[in-house]
This record gives sequence, C-alpha cells and structure tokens, in this order.
Amino acid sequence: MDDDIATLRSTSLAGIAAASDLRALDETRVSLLGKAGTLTRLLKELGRAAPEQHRARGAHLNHLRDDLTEALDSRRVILEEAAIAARLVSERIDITLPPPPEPAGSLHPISRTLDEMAAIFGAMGFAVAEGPDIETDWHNFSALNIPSHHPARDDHDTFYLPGIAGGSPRVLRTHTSPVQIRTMLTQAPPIRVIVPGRTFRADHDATHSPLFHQCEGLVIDRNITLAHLKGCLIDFLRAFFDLATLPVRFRASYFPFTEPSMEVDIGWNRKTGEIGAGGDWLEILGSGMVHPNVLANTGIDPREWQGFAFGMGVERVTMLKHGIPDLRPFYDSDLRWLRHYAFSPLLPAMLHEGGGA
Ligand code: 2NL
Repeated sequence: MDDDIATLRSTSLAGIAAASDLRALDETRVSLLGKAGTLTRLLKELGRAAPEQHRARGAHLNHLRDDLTEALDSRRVILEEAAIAARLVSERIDITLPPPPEPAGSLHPISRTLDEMAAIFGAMGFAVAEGPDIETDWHNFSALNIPSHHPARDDHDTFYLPGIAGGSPRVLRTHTSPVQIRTMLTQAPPIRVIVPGRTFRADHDATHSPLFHQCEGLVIDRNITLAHLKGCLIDFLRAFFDLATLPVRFRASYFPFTEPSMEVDIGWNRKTGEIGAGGDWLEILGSGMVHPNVLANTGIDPREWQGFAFGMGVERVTMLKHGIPDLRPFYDSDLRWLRHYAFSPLLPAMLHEGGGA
C-alpha cells in the first residue's frame, strides 16, 4: 500500500548518489524537499488519505524525509571535499619556475660609441674633459684663432643667444674645441684629453642635424710632433673599427686652429660600404698641430710646448661602423629602431691595447 513511498525512496537515493556536483545535488534537493518537491507534495496530500492509513503513512513519509535529508548532507560533504581537491589540483603553481624576465634598457649607439672612444683613448692615457653647451663667442671662436667677422664663423651656422657674457656674445657651441680652450686655461701642460659632447649648428637636412656630437682630442707636451699625431690616430682608428690593417691616409688641409692641418681618410669600398677594403678613401677625421696663436691665447708658451689636436663626428663614425644608413632616426626615440641598433649595457665597451697591428 506504501509502494509509492518505497519507489520514491529508491529513486531519490539513487538520484542523490548520482549527483555529480553541488549544483546537481541542490537541484535534486529542491525537486524532493522544495516547496513543489515530490515528497513535500506527498506530505501535503496526506490529509486526503483515509484516517486509518493516515498515521502509518505519515510516519513513513517523515522517516523518508529524515533519510533523504541525511543522504543529501553526506553527499554534499563528499562533493564539497571533491571540489576543494579539484581546485587544489587546477590552481597549483610551480614556485620553482624562474620569474619572467624584466624588460632591460639598452645603450643608444651614440652612447656606445662615446664609451668605446673613452675606452680606447683611455688606454692611451687620455682623460675625458667636459664643458658647457652655452659658450662665449671668445671660447668658441676667438681663442681658436678665428677672428671676428672671419668667414669661418659663417661656416659654422652658429646659434647666437641673446645677451653677452663678460663682453662676449653667447653661442651654442659649434664644436667641442672650447672645452679644450678651458682645459688649457686651467691646467698646466702636459695635457692629454678627449672631449666628447653635444654640439649645435643651424643646419637640418638628411645628413645634418641641428644637434649632433663630436669627439675632439688634445695633446700638449714638450717635443710633440706630427709623428705622435699619426701614430695616435692610426692606433685609434684600427682599434675603433677593429681592423688591425685598416689603411689610413693623411692629407694636407686647412683649419684656422692648427698648422699644419691634415684630414684623415680610411680605406673602404665605395660600392659595398665595407670598411678596410676596396681601394677607395673616406674622410673620417680632421687634425693638425695646435696653432701657436691658440697656445698663446691660453697662456701656454709655444716655444716650450707643442701639441696636436683632432676632431671627428660621432654620428658619422657610428653610422659607418654599424652600417646605419640614415642620420635622422638617431634622435627619434623610435623603440623599433632602438631595439635594432641599441646595445646591451652588459656588453663591455671594447678595450684595445692600441691598434693590434
Ligand atoms: C673636424 C676637425 C678638428 C681640432 C678639431 C682643435 C682644438 C683646439 C686647438 C686646435 Cl683647442 N685644434 N681641434 C683640430 C683639428 C680638427 O676637427 O673635422 N671635426 C669634425
């Protein structure tokens, strides 16, 4: 007579046992014990049963409700533990893995070239000297034997600043030579310095930027000759281009601040751009013996001291060394260009003991 209760018991217990997760189990609970649940409905219908069946059927239904509640609770505990175990597996992290690499900065090719120049000349005994970007007209021109209204001043496309300093107009330095002037004014010979730094000229096209870099050098001592100049620059160029037999040629030239003056060429292949081979010549440096007027202008007696000086464009030698075809991207801060041409700061600047020939 309570067959329907026995059937409900077995199907319900099977349903509870079959619930594969907490959601399915809750749905099973609602379908049995919820407001519209099967068992709830049977309990509500109890009133319609015959009075003599009422007690016994009521007891059976209550007993079934207790058993189903207990079965739901124990199944819930099992499923909760299984859910935690699954999370522990799926959310596992391997704390022994190395961390992802930090994005590393890199060295601009101009900085790299300046580092290499400091390393190569440093090994020859040169110190690095620096000075201001804003100079007096006297330090930038007059002291260098370039008189007022001399056409050489026009060559330099000078940026003039308003106002004067100590009677001298102010300029953005057009070369790093005024730093050598300041060195000669403040240090007694012997002097061996290189002067890397920013320089400015009012000139802007595919091969000229209004801001560019130079590295000049100055040696002052007793009995310095053209042979010292030649040996020093040949050794530098062979170290810088890493070619022990790089051909180097000295060609007579003119600068107001040196006498005699020489331009320096290196061997290359005009067609391929390869340095050191090919039979063509490429101008790379200007140089000369420091003009006696320049020594006298800085209080150094030209009968006792001689010296040589040189200057080169940093962008130009950097482009030649690394095959960089265009000057303009040097100052664009374009990360794609920098990722291609910049250098790891972990690579040490080359440190050659001379030319290696
Ligand atoms: C070039 C040529 C040169 C100098 C720079 C110099 C400086 C002093 C005295 C004498 Cl204080 N000379 N500097 C000498 C010869 C050439 O540069 O083509 N630069 C890019």
